[in-house]
Amino acid sequence: MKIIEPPAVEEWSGILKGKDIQSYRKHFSDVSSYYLNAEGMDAETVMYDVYSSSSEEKADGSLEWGLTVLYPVSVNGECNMTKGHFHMDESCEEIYIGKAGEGLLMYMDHTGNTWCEKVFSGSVHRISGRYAHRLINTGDEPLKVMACWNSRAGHNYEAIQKQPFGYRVMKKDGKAEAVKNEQL
Ligand code: PAN
Ligand code: ZN
Repeated sequence: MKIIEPPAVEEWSGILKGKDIQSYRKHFSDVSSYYLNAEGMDAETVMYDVYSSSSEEKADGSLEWGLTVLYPVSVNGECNMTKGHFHMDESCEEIYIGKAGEGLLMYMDHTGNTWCEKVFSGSVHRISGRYAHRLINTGDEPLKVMACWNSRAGHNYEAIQKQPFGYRVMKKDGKAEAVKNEQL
């Protein structure tokens, strides 16, 4: 029997290294429209990195997994967040596992009903394919979350643009608080 290295290893720096790992970076200019007040922000600010690995097979049961690193950036008091999305195929669930930092996993159903689960190192989340999901960094360190989803899931960002999440998370005096999204 041979024992070999695992296909990927997470390093303390927050970087995932291994064979066939893809990654992309979101700067503020990519996500500015999601925030209440984008004034004065540097377009080049690094907001989040996503590392992922997809199955070579792409069969119905194939899985993909990834690591999101969401930096502790304040956008005029609003906490840094991922764009958020529904899945294209709403029968596809997803698992998130908190690895480091502190934050919230915001959910929204198709009627606009919005709620959150706390995210921290060791927290485990089962996301229904019917719910939009977004990560929000409420802490002072990078929020790191591992994810695993079906290759068929896809990302539906358009639906979020038509029906944004019902709440925003702002930080006041060092404390995160949810405020109703008045632009709806
Ligand atoms: C995650 C997300 C990742 C980035 O891998 O794609 O956290 O968030 P956005 O895609 O909303 O910008 C996932 O939920 N995949 O399905
Ligand atoms: Zn997803």
